[in-house]
Amino acid sequence: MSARRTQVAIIGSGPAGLLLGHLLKAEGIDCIVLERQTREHVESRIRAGVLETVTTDLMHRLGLDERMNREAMVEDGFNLADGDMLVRIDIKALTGKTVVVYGQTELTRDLIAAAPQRELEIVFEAQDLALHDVDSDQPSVTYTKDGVVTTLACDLIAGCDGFHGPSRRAIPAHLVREYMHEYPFGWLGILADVPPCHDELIYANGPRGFALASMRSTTRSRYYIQVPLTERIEDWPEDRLWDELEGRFNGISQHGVTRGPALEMSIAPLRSYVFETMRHGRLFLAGDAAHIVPPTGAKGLNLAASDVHYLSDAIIGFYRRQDEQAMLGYQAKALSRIWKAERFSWSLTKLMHSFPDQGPFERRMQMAELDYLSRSPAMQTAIAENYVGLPV
Ligand code: FAS
Ligand code: PHB
Repeated sequence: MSARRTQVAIIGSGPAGLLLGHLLKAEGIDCIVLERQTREHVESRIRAGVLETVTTDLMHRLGLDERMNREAMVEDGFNLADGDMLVRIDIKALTGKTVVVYGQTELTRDLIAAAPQRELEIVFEAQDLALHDVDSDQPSVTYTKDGVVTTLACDLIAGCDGFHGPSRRAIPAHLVREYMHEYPFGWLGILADVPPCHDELIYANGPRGFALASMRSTTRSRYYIQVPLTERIEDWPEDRLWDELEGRFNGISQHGVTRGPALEMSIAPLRSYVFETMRHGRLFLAGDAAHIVPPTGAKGLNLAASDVHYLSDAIIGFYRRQDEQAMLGYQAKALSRIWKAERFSWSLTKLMHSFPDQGPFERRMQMAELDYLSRSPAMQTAIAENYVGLPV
């Protein structure tokens, strides 16, 4: 057994936990990040691709945006397609803001690489983690590392442990308010070192459902297609997927689809989920631990960043000014932005996907909405201001 103490115990070294750890250490607040997986596993995850300014601003504030500024692709717009009709949403002209394409994988690597310089301790392979006395003023976290059980006493616990982590379970069930909506399809994704088919993202709906053409650089592409929940990776040899992507994008994209060997292929389910009890006693939830959005709106990672923006402000106020009010106000402030992002992601998912139970009428509604969007600056502005991220 070993015993340690810190001010803030952060569970999880995804974007939420890492951004929070850096922000607190930058203010001289002692914290330790506890991560179940190996560093190699964390740094190999392929997930989000589009960053809002809420995320890039935090990296800039931390002085960690040098590689991102050098390698990221700045996007002034993105495209919605219905069959062969391409509707460009000029986010820069409509909102004055842009988004950047910079993989979550790279963001995570930058944050981990910079941890030693910030003296931010990340304990990888912290197993059997448990939270204790979260509703007291002496909470703690226990975990096992290299066979040694450690009790980490702390003032506060930040549950940044994603959708499958233990933090939500530390909150008494009678206090929990949660909302779940699951979609009747998943996204099959492929990452390949081939040039993108278009200079901007294309979200396409069509008779065979949804497809997304994204990228990581001018030489690395990321594609997704909607697949039934019954599908497995084994059902999709690479050529079958490239055939499908060519059929979806060759008629509407600038460069056409280039095939190449997959660096990664995976199927992810889609759900909308909000766990409203984001604070209980000295435990605070941030990121996927508290909410999930379908990736259609490119909001997941960026919502984790806005949660951390609010939570770090509250914790800094607690230690700098003994201000408990900001901590008490965290949940309401975070939920206001979360629910608006949930709405946008849900509505864009409904517009751009083929639902198993939808009939000809619902399909015509989707086509009519995209036709209206193609002619309405007001609707394009509404889409654009949500896509670049509502103000924090
Ligand atoms: P994360 O899940 O990233 O991190 C949680 C961390 O906690 C993990 O490292 C985990 O290992 C750790 N942890 C869990 N249990 C633990 C325990 N018991 N002890 C210690 N550590 C523990 N978002 C987009 O915007 N666009 C996308 O295209 C997109 N694609 C996605 C694809 C997949 C397959 C998934 C799962 C998510 C995707 N997301 C996407 C959403 C994703 O990017 C999340 O929003 C983002 O990772 C949220 O970051 P965190 O809240 O830090 O959670
Ligand atoms: C990605 O590039 O992985 C990506 C981009 C935009 C999305 C979802 C995923 O909405």
